[in-house]
Amino acid sequence: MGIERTFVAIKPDGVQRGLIGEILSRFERKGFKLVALKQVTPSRELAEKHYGVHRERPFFSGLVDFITSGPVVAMVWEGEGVISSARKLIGATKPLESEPGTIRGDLAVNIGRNVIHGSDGAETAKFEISLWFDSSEINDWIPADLVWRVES
Ligand code: DAT
Ligand code: MG
Repeated sequence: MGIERTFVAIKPDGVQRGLIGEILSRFERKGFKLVALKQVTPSRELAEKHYGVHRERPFFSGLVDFITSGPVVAMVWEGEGVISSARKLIGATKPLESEPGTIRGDLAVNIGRNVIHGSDGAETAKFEISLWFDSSEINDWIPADLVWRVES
């Protein structure tokens, strides 16, 4: 498994509930590298593209209303296997079924207020990163403690 990038977003409920630091720290402590971060209130157009695969689902308009209702913290995280690992850190979509220890398992109850989004695969990650970020907003950098993060 190579070095990957994934898109993660703290949804408006996570921002409103003061969970930004808690969530960022879980990804940092795991050992992933933050390469882009911004706070943005998404337009309807952006939200509808982001959740385009769910367009026909009954919850679609409520989902778009919710995600556009206030600031979201949008991020790109980089690391080995980060796409599937981020999904594990996040936990199952239904927070009551998410394992304790996961972000949703520890911090959420409601499926429509499940605090965080993470890309579900390589293609989705590529699509979502380019949807939310201009390439100039993504930073390539080398952690000073890199030698302690990887096997030699
Ligand atoms: P995930 O966010 O785990 O990738 P998903 O892609 O299936 O889940 O759905 C996107 C979001 O839509 C999810 O985080 C919350 C909302 N959602 C999904 N299923 C729902 C449902 N049955 N009722 C209400 N909201 C739902
Ligand atoms: Mg999804």
